[in-house]
Amino acid sequence: MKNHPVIAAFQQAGQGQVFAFFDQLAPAAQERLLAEAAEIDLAEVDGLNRTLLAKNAPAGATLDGLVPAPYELWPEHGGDPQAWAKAKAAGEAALRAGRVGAFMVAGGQGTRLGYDGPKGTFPVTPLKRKPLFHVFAEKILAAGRRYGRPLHWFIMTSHANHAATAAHFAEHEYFGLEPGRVHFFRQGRMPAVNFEGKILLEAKDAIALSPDGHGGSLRALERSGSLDLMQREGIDILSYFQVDNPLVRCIDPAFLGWHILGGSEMSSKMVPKAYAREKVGVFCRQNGKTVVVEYSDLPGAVQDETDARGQIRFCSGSIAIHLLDREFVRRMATGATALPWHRADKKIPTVDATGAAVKPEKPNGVKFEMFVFDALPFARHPVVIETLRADDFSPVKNAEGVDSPQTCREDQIKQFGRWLAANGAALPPGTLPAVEVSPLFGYDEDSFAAAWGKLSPKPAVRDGLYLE
Ligand code: UD2
Repeated sequence: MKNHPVIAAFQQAGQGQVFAFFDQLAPAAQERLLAEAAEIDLAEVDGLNRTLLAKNAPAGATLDGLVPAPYELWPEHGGDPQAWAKAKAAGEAALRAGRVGAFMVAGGQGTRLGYDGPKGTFPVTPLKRKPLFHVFAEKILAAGRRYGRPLHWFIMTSHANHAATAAHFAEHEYFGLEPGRVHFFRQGRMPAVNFEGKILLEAKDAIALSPDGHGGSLRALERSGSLDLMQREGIDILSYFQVDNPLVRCIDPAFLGWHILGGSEMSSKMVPKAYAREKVGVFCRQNGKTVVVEYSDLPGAVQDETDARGQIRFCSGSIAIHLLDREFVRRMATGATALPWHRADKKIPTVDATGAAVKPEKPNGVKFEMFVFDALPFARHPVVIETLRADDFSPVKNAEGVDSPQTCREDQIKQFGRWLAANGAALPPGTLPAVEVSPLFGYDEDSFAAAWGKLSPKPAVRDGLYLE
């Protein structure tokens, strides 16, 4: 067995340690280890070891020539209402023509929330405790009905949560969506290496593999056949969002219109940062390209800079909502240009020379990840538009404090309260009552207004009101 071609390739690449315990393993474990090893692109790992791990490798992004990126202002903040109206009409036309697919990345490990199971199964709505997946499903279902074209929904999972994700959808009968329009696929994995570039074992019979980052979605879309499916179905734009943000307008006609009319291959939404050190990436321009610099790569002093009006200079926060053209994704996945890798030093459970488990107390190695926003500088005519945080962004990331289930619940209630007030409902004074609006009733301001207008008699706004 030791002269197996995969083992030989690893030995030749200086990674023979992966098979150090091979002879002690039962045949089934040997097979598993070989299958994991076969997933690894040794040339890619070698390239990363030579670049990101090199002693003189630059730490993080280069900040040369970095300036804040321009963006389309929200109408109430000075944007041109006519241009926004035109964009919305163009987006609606694209939706009616069936050109748009929804795309959710849900491969993350959700460690910060401390929740066991796929993050999308986390109950999030104020009254009905609908899981995240349920909220998005109903928004997508409602948008399909509104524009007369049911949408396809692409969902990227990881090896760790794929089966549980698919099972959750099956158990809930796809939340009313046609199963044939919901497409799950796994993202790729990358091996962790020690600081000498040697691939780490997680156990004698398992390589330390982890998801390749949300940027891995571009290759995963291609590998899974999703791009071909889109092509067959006449879908040329993907609306990208993250599993942790139930407020997202996952189908937003005005955003689609800005993208289409701007001839953009990749577009993004921004919100002005809430405070200088908010943990979001920042849209910038550098060498004539639009880029996102992750907060951890932007020195505190730069994050704190203010402009002549005393406003945060690098204010344009990325909330991880994008539109991607199908053929742009294909080009990024298969062409000569590829997303760069980022290194993250981590504590990686591994084994020692005798095969005994080691739980490190400080970082002992490196994981590699790609970020989807790194595709922006490769896109033609990228467009960045402003959105209101209250309408698009309230993620569940931490168990408590900022971006927690509690803040997200409050933000949902505030949004429902705003929709009600804007449509003439009388809100009791003081604290907003805990109300919930099903996306099937209204999933954005417009659809809510249409449904509320037709409702007769109108219910009183009180704790426990559920509109469906
Ligand atoms: C991300 C952005 C940050 C900001 C913020 C908004 C990065 C590096 N930072 O921060 O700039 O926009 O979101 O909420 O992206 N995921 C996968 N596979 C992976 C890793 C992540 O599918 O291998 C998914 C994950 O399920 C989630 C999303 O990507 O839906 C974001 O992942 P995260 O929680 O690691 O990102 P975060 O909060 O550090």
